[in-house]
Amino acid sequence: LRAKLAGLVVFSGLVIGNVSAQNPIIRNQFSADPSARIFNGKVYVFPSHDIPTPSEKPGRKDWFCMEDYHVFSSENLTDWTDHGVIVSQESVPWVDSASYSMWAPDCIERNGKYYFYFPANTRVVDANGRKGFGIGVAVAENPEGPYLPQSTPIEGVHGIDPNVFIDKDGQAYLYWSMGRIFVAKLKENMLELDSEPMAIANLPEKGLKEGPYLFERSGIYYLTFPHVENTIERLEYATAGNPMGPFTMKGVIMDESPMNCWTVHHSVVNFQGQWYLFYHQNEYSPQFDKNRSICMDSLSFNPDGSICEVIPTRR
Ligand code: FUB
Repeated sequence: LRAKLAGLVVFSGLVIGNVSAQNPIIRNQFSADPSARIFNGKVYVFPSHDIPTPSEKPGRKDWFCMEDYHVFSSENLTDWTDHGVIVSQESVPWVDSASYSMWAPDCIERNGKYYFYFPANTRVVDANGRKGFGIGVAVAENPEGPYLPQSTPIEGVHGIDPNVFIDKDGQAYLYWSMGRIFVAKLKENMLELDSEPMAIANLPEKGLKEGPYLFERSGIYYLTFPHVENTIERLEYATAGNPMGPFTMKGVIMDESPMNCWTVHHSVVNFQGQWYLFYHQNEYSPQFDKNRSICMDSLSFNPDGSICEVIPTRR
């Protein structure tokens, strides 16, 4: 692992206990958009599940193609267990199952229940006359499931890449993207909005911003997101004193993918006192960057709270 630490380049093996992790960390299938969470002392990763496009899928064959979600867990960040499919497009009443659009998900625990948020193309027109990406929720008693999908997507949300954050005072927030990054408060039930969606201001004006992931460290709220102005996304971040901003742009977390994968959806988690960045690249599919594989690296902070740039570790 190499991390740029206050101008120095630091080399170290990614060693956790007596074991070394290697990238990509999931090797039995393509996986992308990893949302890592700590539940019951274990790391759980909720990724998208990229598949080669089946011939029966209408529309573009060279685009993202996902029909279900798996969840993976690990006690040591090296040995990963695949708990199998937790939600599939056929199991969600509102999803257009011809669209193979089960894109980047997230999951969070509240009062002993696990809320799994996922975007997908809707079958029906919403209350505002819109068809397209909605964000749904499936609820479980355990991180591995079984997850029960709600019968409709969250009202008032049109977009992709859900991310949920619960602040110290118990208020939950939903972030998502649709060209820009939006935020709204969630009700205590975690299933409905409790405020109007607000586009987050002061982020770079040009280019696509997506895949938001919000975390808090020492009273600083970090809004991290992939941003693309030309062809390849890079991970950037802004900080604020509260979850809805106002945010101030701070800089880059990770620059271009080593494999020219144009997306770099990610998450940040603290496990046993160490921060980690989960992300994806296309190491196992260099010719087609819609078949991705998830990776991780450790993440460090400078004394002023700024994030040390991460150089992705290969293999
Ligand atoms: O995985 C499909 C889309 O690619 C995600 O929703 C974006 O964040 C990008 O990673």
